[in-house]
Amino acid sequence: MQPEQWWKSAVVYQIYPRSFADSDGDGVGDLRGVINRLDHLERLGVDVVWLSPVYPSPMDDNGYDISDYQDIDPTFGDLDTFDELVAGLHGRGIKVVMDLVVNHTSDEHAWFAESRAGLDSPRRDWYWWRPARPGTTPGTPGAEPNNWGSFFSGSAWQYDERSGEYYLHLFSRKQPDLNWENPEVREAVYTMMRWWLDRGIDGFRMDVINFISKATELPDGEVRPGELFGDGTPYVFSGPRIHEYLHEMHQRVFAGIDRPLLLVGEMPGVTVEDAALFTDPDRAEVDMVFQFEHVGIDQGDGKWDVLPFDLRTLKASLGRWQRGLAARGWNSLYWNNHDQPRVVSRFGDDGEHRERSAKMLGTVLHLHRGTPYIYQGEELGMSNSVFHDISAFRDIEAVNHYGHATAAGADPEQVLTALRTMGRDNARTPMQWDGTLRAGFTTGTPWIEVNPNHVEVNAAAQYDDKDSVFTHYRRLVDLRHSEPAVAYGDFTMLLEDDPHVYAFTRSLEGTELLVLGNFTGETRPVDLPLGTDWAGAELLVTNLDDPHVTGALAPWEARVLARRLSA
Ligand code: TEU
Repeated sequence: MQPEQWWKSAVVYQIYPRSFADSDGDGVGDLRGVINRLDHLERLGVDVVWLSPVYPSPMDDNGYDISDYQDIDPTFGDLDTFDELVAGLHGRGIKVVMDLVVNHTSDEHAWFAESRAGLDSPRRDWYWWRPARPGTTPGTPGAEPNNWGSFFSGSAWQYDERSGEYYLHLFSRKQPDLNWENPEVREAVYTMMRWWLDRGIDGFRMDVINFISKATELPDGEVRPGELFGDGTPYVFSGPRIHEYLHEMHQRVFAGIDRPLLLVGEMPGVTVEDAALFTDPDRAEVDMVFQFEHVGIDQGDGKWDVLPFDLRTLKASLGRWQRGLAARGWNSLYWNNHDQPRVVSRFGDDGEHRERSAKMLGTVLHLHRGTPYIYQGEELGMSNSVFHDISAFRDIEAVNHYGHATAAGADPEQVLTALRTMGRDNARTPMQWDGTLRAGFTTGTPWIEVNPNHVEVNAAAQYDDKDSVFTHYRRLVDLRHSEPAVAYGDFTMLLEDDPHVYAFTRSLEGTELLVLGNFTGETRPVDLPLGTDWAGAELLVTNLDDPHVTGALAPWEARVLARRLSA
């Protein structure tokens, strides 16, 4: 039998450097700030840090618009500080994974400047340039080469007066898409990736990596009722050459490196079937995907159409992914990242039961099969913040959506309600280190307001409290390291139709774990033979201060039972 891959028993911690810790008082987090907080990561026990982008950037999308791939933005520090951070993490046994944003660059990247210089520029073909739609006047509404909308509102095309052509940008107009059809583009990216690996990093989290192969004819997309633009995603998500590109990248960049690496493909819209191919070790593409199905279950027609949460839909989705990748392939497990609202506000209770529901959510997630990701602040039970009006939002997605939706006649209050519920800024408020004025994040004015609940919800108050959310997450991380059934066991979903209780088993050889989570604020009976089959089982994890193992679950209770069958 093959030895198990190291990342199956690992836990990843995501740092969004802008909001983690500010060492110089300019109100923006930086690398020195991270270095000063390494003890936090060591205490939590995580194995890997994924660092969101720290490269030079005009910060139109907070660094996901890169203007130089081989340097550090002065806001965050410099390459020497970066090396010091890597050494500090490695010294604590923690690996470092960089964010690789190569579906697009910034429009301020030298490659794009050259590409834009003229129709005969040697780098013209490095991006997606197209003439206006035949029979239209370039630069006028409706003359765009196709009808695709951008993820950040408006058309996905930007008119360039100099050449009279348009360039494609699936995200902001300052994020032009790279043309991966051009082998020179691919080669330049691979060279850059090798440069970072030579510097000592341990892998990449690859931003929207399943967008890099597009249907080259770029056909119009379907226009849904009430929409101004067409949906280009069928021509972009996991396009015709995606497997070829990822395998090529693997061969050109990772093959021959014999230290352990982590390769994570962020893939909006990826299907289970495709994920099984992307992560099949024999195909040598990526180690695991970051998929979005379970964070779309409370969204209807687009992310701002907020639907009520239904636990059965969540179970159906995660259960399908567990089954689909059981034999081959691997998944990332997450509730939160820098693009998602805080899970305790979304699927839990951020009021009376904040702590208990945060621990329940962590328990249910971390006991699945897959590699768990903890997003900064999740381990403290941080919740969505307060945004009084549109001026409190910073995210380009939120600001653009507000502008476009209200201009089209939407009620501003309703738009704000959707932004407060689903907006990405919820994840980006400063990390809550302590209860002081700026939560210990900065001595200056933070670039985005601190959540007022930091007075209560903060790291300093939780470290030595045996019942804190932080201590609970520590236990969950330990458990993945120490209990092989958590890392490698089979998964079986139970009670699929129960709207209140999440239940499943994990089993490996003689060990069976039963995981139960109450997703409501009421006591709920559990429709399983707990009194017979599970009588006398060991209580491995609980989120109750004074646990009583009964046939019912207390509000937001989480329970993990273990039974060991003797051979
Ligand atoms: O996000 C990919 C993505 O498609 C979504 O998560 C998106 O950010 C959002 O949900 C739109 O509604 C990645 C990064 O994680 C995100 O921060 C970047 O803005 C985006 O790519 C572009 O680089």
